Amino acid sequence: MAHRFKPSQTFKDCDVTDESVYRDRRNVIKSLGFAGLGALMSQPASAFGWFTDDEEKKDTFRTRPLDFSVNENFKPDEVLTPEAKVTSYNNFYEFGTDKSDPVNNAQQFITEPWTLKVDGLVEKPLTLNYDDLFTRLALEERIYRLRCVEAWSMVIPWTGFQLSHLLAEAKPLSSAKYVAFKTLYDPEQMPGQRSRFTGGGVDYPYVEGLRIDEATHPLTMLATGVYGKSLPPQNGAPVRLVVPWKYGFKSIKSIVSITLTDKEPPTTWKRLAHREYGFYANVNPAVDHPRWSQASERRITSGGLFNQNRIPTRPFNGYEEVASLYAGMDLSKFY
Ligand SMILES: Nc1nc2c(c(=O)[nH]1)N[C@H]1C(S)=C(S)[C@@H](COP(=O)(O)O)O[C@H]1N2
Ligand SMILES: [Mo]
Repeated sequence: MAHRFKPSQTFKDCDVTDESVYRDRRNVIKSLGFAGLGALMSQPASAFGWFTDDEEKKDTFRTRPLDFSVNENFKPDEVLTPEAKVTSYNNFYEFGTDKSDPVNNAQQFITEPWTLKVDGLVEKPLTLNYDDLFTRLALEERIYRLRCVEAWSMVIPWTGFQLSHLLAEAKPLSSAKYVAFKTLYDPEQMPGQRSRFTGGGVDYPYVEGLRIDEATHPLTMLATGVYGKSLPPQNGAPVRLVVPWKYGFKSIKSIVSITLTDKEPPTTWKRLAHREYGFYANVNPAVDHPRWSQASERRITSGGLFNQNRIPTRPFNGYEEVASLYAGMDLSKFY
């Protein structure tokens, strides 16, 4: 099986295997058709377990295979983060503040039915139901790097559509300057929303925002799937934002509303600690977090927690085509 790699880095055999497994599996999926999918998808991913090879994955949520095309423009020459890690090492404070909490606590999360509203300063407000999320716009797969503010990163195959395509349907008014996003508020289902102690001090619902030119940039996606299947709850089912040049916390999960506004919307992490987290949150190795350096990152591939590659962080997470959005802005001030 051919594999791609970055000449400046060396990878263990198992890294190559992870990617090959995904690519192989996609071919198998194609040849098996729908009937064989259930069996294939329910295979425990524990072969790539996070800490040990035999750890049982508590991932019982039923995802569904998606129909999509692969966007060849977003296939970086980098090793994919194994699916088991993408779906078991998460930040989703609504389900707890430990990285392992979301996979453990979110498996009963109800995503169907779902309602996503697009409203505010638009000509045509929209209401999408669960099926609309998968059928209204053609789905494509893009492999994006995700760089968490905590200085770890992953390389993830997302399935979804460009946010700009959805916004175009709603016809934003010229007065719309920002886009505000909101996660579901449902303390019955989300234990983190029940108290300040369980939810990391966040004032729920989790909210995020982008400037409209960021929101309509072709890189900005709404993802409904990962690794070729609908999202599991821990990754933000049924629909989450992916903004690859910004720190991971901008990629808000389980979105129920997208509202066009004329004012900079509040964002969860800025509200919690404005000296540490700004509205822009562009990945920037030159601007340290007050408590740690952002110059490098731990790339999560195969192997145990202490066996990961430390690599330099790139401006805008390597998506330098967005630099023109910030021309003339002091990015140490607008962090
Ligand atoms: N609603 C909500 N969205 C969220 C978060 C959260 O706690 N709640 N965490 C963010 C953070 S800090 C990161 S790094 C990414 C992680 O996405 P992943 O678990 O799919 O890798 O989700 C982001 N979206
Ligand atoms: Mo994060």
